[in-house]
Amino acid sequence: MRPQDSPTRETKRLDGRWHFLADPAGAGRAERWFATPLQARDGVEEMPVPASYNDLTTRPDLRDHIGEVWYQREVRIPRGWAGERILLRLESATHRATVWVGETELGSHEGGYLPFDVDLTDHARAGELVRVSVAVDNRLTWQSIPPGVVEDTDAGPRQRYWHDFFNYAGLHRSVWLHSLPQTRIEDITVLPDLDGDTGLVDYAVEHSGQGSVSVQVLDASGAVVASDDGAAGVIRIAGVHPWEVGEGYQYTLRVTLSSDGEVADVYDQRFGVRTVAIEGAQILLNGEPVYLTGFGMHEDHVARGKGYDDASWKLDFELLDWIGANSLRTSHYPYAEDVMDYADAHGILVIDEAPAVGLNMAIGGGIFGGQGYTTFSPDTANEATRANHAQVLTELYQRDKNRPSVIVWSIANEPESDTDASYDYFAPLFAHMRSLDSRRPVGYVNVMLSPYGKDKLAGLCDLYMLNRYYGWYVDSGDLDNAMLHLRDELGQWAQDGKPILMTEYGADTLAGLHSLDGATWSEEYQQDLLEATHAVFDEVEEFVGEHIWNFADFQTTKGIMRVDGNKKGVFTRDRRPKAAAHRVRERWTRIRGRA
Ligand code: GCB
Repeated sequence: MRPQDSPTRETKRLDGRWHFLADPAGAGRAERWFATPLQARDGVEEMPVPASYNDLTTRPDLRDHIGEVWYQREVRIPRGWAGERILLRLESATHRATVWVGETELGSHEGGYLPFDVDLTDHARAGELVRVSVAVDNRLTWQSIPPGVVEDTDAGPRQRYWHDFFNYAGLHRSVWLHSLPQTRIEDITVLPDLDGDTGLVDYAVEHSGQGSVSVQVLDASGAVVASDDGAAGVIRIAGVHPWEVGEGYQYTLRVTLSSDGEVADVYDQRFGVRTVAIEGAQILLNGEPVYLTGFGMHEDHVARGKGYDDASWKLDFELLDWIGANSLRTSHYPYAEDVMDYADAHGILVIDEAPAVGLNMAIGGGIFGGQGYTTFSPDTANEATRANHAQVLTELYQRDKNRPSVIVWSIANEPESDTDASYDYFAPLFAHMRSLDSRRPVGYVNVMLSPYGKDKLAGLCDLYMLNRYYGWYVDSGDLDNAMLHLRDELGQWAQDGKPILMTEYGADTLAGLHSLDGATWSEEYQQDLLEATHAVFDEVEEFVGEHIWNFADFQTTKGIMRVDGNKKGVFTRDRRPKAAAHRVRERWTRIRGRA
């Protein structure tokens, strides 16, 4: 559960400037950098948290650093926390981290996009000043999610990976110190349902120690509208205000744990009352068909890279609203919890994606060029990779299970999916996701190299999510052929009668490049490609949504396929609209008006 202030819990955010030192020689652990103030060492600088460190200096060696970097700061444990459990939460340390307080190692976490806690209780006293050190490792391996490999080259080690966004690293989201009571609420699950205009809220509370649970449901104004006793039950909300697209109405489940007649713990869990279902080739929200408009996005901003900040995301959400988007995919990793909170609060539908991207050795950055490895083998993506993948799905579910915005789980983006080995790898992961959540649809995002008939994972999916680049990577510059081929392929997928969502389509577009004959890379070509593609979408009955790739231009590795990053944004990296944005806006606001 995310840290919060309540009558029994307190938080202290540790965002701001930390001491920072990269460790290219990998000496920090042996030299026990955690044991003394980092600022005494040569080369230490201040680094903001949250942020990626890569673009915040002028030094290429830091931008392209491979291995651990160290963050350190002192923090005073609030004096009122005597007798409490004291935890440190890191919302995102990319891609793995180890945490020390003073000289004591508290724990490690694998995976760069999901939160974790370490327990300081036995190593820090209320009122004391303690030194917190975090070693953050950006290396991608065959076992990490996403995968990668550090190769020895003539000029030294190089980090390779197969996803098309820069491997930003650091403490990307908030770090919290927080206190919990000794007898406490450990977990809350809320499963809402609708019966006419009555909300049925199935809840379950786990707690430590002896105690009794009572719950109240508060509406958005704070008025108590229902209550119940017991650690599990179903609460009825008469005249319920459902959570809808564009209107993220939320209730609060106030959970109180009492022990020996005293309040031991209180936690406010927000939730929305809505249903998601797939019926035939439709996605139903609250029983009504919904058509998704929006984007695959990235956590990517100038300077701070993947670091979360309220201002940048406020603008991104304003632009989504301006252009008429009702949804987004967290391509290609779980986004910050603050992003998800916004989606919950504003009725934005989210396809929540695991950070499993690049599990496909047939494609390079984007869609070209084999990689010279076999995707699934004992030496590459193997049992240990799958165990990490399953763990990531568990953590993703645990973090986002109560979010009304999340309507679909995406297990992976464009993995190899046309081989028996891919089926063997993925079938248990689909089963795992469904064992965690039997209500939300589950799918994965299919790559163009694995078309209908070749793809072996389709049978595992509740809906089809396709990335297709007709008019860009194939039939480049030839929209007539591109649309014939798109229409033909969609017709094939449609035979199965499942909902089809286009999770990526688009064209690289250099803002300011104009052309009378629709040259590729021009603003006119992006506009023409999107409009032609939309006309085909409108012919397919099984079509339930369109997510343009991408919301905004974003940074990638260097290479001949990219011009200072991927330029498929409908907005530039500094969030100015390209010409196509205005046309997309016309279409999506029209669709929104119909809904
Ligand atoms: C894809 C990938 C995405 C790339 C995009 C592209 O299929 O899913 O990560 O950025 O293509 O622009 O090539």
